Amino acid sequence: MKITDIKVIVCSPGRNFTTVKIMTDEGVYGIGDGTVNGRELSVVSYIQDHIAPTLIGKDPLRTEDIWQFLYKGAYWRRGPITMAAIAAIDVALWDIKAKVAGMPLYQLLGGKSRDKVMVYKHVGGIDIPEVVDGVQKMREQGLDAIRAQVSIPGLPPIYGTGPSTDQAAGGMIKPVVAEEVWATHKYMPLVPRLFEALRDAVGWDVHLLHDVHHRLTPIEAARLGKDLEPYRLFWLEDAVPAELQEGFRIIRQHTTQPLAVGEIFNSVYDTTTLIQEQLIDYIRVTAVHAGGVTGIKKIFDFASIYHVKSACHGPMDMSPICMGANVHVDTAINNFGIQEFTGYTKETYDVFKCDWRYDRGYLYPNETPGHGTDFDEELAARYPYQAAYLPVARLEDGSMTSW
Ligand code: KDG
Ligand code: MG
Repeated sequence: MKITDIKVIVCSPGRNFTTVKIMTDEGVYGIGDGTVNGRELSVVSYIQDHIAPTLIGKDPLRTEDIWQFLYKGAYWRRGPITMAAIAAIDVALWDIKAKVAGMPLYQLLGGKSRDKVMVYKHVGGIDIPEVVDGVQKMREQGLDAIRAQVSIPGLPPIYGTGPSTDQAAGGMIKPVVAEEVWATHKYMPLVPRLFEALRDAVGWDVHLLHDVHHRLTPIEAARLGKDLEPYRLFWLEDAVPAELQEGFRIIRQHTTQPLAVGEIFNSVYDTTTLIQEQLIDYIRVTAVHAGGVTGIKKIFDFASIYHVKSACHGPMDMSPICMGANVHVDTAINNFGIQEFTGYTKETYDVFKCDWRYDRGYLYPNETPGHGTDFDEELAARYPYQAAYLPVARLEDGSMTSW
């Protein structure tokens, strides 16, 4: 079997997605996701100009060797664009392999370790009563795990804390770079009040999560973790920027609040201190940003040795192809923790046909061969790329800050 062609298509059915289609001489094709939010076109060039010409004629079933060929062979290792490009190819190759085997992808990853994949969705709100109301509604929709965010009084709503919407990760993305304002001292006392109100309203049977979006320092995160302990969160996510893995030592020394991180990580080397020193509880890498099925399997297997569970990043800026691949990995591995799932717009579901399915708080993998997402190229052509960027954050004095 040989790879005969590799196409890269960017479309915007509600938001931008970078999709790879790999064709073979036997007529079987595979689909992969290479979307990096706000940097979609750089992945196109990486694949089209630098990867595709080197893979034509290769055996698509050699997933590990092609992964190593692209990772080691490029000399320039790691980084979000490189690893998203490798991921797009890798996921498309696993799709081909599973189709050739006539099996759903999870069978090739070890078979089912569970019957269903627990997801969490997002609730945001302008104030605490709005968030409480949103969480109650989500409970009624069957969710057993819910992420809650609230706007800071006196500041305009910012990314991830704005009005309640399932589409937070897409809804606030603008064609210009929006500048948002952040104030840690106003945020810190607010969050425990939010979770106190939530526990009063929805009780203790539901998993509650919170995303800090890398906005604190380690000692601030340690304080927030302590203050949140009475409300027993499932996790505190991205408490600090994580390039400095050692920062988590400070948080861990001070709080028993479970910690999650990893949505911008792209290789196992971003995780070594965090995982080996057991400084985190959940590693949130996702197929598209961490080298595909091959990449995240390596990371989750490493994590399993240190009691760290998986939690694939899954807002709507990774395409349904990535989500489908994640669901198969989630189903197969033993150390699964949770899967983020915000859902997609109708336009996105029209372009990306999914055989895997969501039902009342849980995802189920397809039983059809492959990873279960197909791509309608003709329809995609009706949704051309649209320039769109994530916002940036500044402190009240105007200086840039992490988010
Ligand atoms: O592109 C950025 C988003 O993927 C990210 O901000 C969403 O933090 C996020 C999350 O936890 O889903
Ligand atoms: Mg996050």
